Order: sequence, then structure tokens, then C-alpha cells
Amino acid sequence: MDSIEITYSPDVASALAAGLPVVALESTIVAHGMPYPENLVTAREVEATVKDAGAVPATIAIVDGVIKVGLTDSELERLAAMGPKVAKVSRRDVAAIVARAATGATTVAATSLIAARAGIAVFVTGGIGGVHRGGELSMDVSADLAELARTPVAVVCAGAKSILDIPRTLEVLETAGVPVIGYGTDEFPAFFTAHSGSAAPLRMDSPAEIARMVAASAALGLGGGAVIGVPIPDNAAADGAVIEAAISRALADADHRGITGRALTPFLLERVAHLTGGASLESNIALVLNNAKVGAAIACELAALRA
Ligand code: PSU
Ligand code: MN
Repeated sequence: MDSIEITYSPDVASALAAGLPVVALESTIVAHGMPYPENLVTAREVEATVKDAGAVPATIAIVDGVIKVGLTDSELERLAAMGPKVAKVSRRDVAAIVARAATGATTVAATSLIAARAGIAVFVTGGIGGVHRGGELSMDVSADLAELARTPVAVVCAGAKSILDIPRTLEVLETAGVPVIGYGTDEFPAFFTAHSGSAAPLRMDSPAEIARMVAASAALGLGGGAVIGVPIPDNAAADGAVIEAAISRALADADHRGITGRALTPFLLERVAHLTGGASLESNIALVLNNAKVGAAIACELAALRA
């Protein structure tokens, strides 16, 4: 078989060749993480935010079997409109989707591994996967965590949702040797709120400091990634009690309907959005845009260090 190549958009190809800052973006958040058309509007706004902050956005997906780094607007629109009908692609699925010439939205795990191959060190998303509640028995632990252990990409997110078991998620990341940073905070953020009740293992207060850590990790050949937990802006934070009630209900619904495996995270996200009457969706959009600013700033600092 011929070698399989990554296809770059012209913008991303020229930025990478010139050593300009590039930020990877995932597509599962578009297809499975938000409803249409808010997903499309948000995806475009995230790209615009990255550009405004001086970096080049590279949304990653697999389109008709081709691994794409940087999507055209019509490709983005197609993924957004297809929504959950698009395959959700984690590391285990990448080769099968390519072999079948199928279309897939990449998770944090699959986006990270493709970004690393493309030479992109910074990746912005909403929230990472982790250890599900009850994971000590179900062993439902997102492949995102294993990917962070092995792939050198800094994932800028708003922490992990409390649909997950946050303390156990942090334990697994510690075991895997993944640095977890609270950006301007001592507490690991919990997506909809800035407060998880778990301490951030490391705290950093500037994009430059984070860029130096990323560069040091690369220079040392450590190989793994990092989690940069950016707290949701105050004015966008959801009412913690309302979110917790919705999450408990969503978890009970998932249990009742026997939903497991790859379907569980999208089901919980959709239920929580539905049960909070869209308030969680608004928070979700605001935090992703904020993460895009921080991620672009880190990518700019990193490009300056490497220049
Ligand atoms: N958490 C969110 N929004 C998301 C996801 C997680 O708040 O969109 C998506 C990401 O793509 C993440 C994936 O990588 O779900 C994790 O799925 P799983 O738990 O099946 O590994
Ligand atoms: Mn899982």
C-alpha cells in the first residue's frame, strides 16, 4: 500500500513551513458535542478567535478517508450538519475509517495524534474525556488519557466535566506522567464552573511559562502531552447546583437505558444541555472561545521561542 499522507489546507501548510503559530482544533466537539447549527457557528467563531490572536487554526477530521489538517468551510459545514451521524473517531478507529474511505470526527485522542504527526504542539478544545463515574468498576476510561501519556501535544481545555470522576481522572493522569496545569488558578477547573474541588497539580500564570514547559518537555524528549485547564470566565459560569442536578439525572438516564462505550459521553452531553434548557450550551460556547484565546497565545509564545 502507498504511504498515507496527511492533507493540509493551504493556510496550515504555509504556516507550518514558516514556523508560524498553529493551533489544532477537534471535530468531535462539532459533530457530537453541540447541536446544529450552534456547532457550526461556534466552530467558525473559534477559528476566527484563533486568527485574531495571531495563530492559524487547523481543524482536524477524516473526510472520505483522507486525514485533513485544516478544513474548508464546506467540510466544516458538512460535519456540523451530519452531527452524530458522523463516526466518532478515537485512536482505535483511525485506521478503519481511513481504510473504508469513511468520514469521521476526531476526539481529543485522535486529534492529538494527528496534530503531533503534523508538527502541531498546541490543541484547543472544550473538555477532555476522563474516568467515568463508576469507572473503577466499568473500566470506562477515555482513550484521551492514554493519548496524553504518549503524544506530545498540549491540550488547552476548561478541565473535565463533572459527568466524569475528576479525582480519579487526575490520578490516572498522574500515573501516566502527564502535567496538569491550572491556568491562573490553584484549582482544577470543572468545565461549567471554575471549581472541581480538586487541586490543580501545577499552576502557571502566563502563556510564556506554559510555552517554556512545552519546549522543555520536547527538548527532554519526554514524549507525552499536557493538560492546560483554563477556568471558564466568571460571567459565563453556570450555576453549579443546577448543572450537578442535571448531571445526576443524565447519569441515571444513561444507566437506565444501558448506554455505555463510545455513546456514553455524547449522550451525557446532550442530556445535560437538554435538562438545563440550553444554559449549559451557552457556557460551553463561551469557554471554548476563551480557551481559543489562551491556546493561540501559547502557540504564539512557542513559535517565538523556536524562532
Ligand atoms: N467532553 C466535552 N465535550 C466533548 C467531548 C468531551 O465536554 O465534545 C468529546 C471530546 O471529543 C472527547 C470525547 O475527546 O468526547 C471523549 O469521549 P470518550 O469519553 O468516549 O473517550
Ligand atoms: Mn469510554
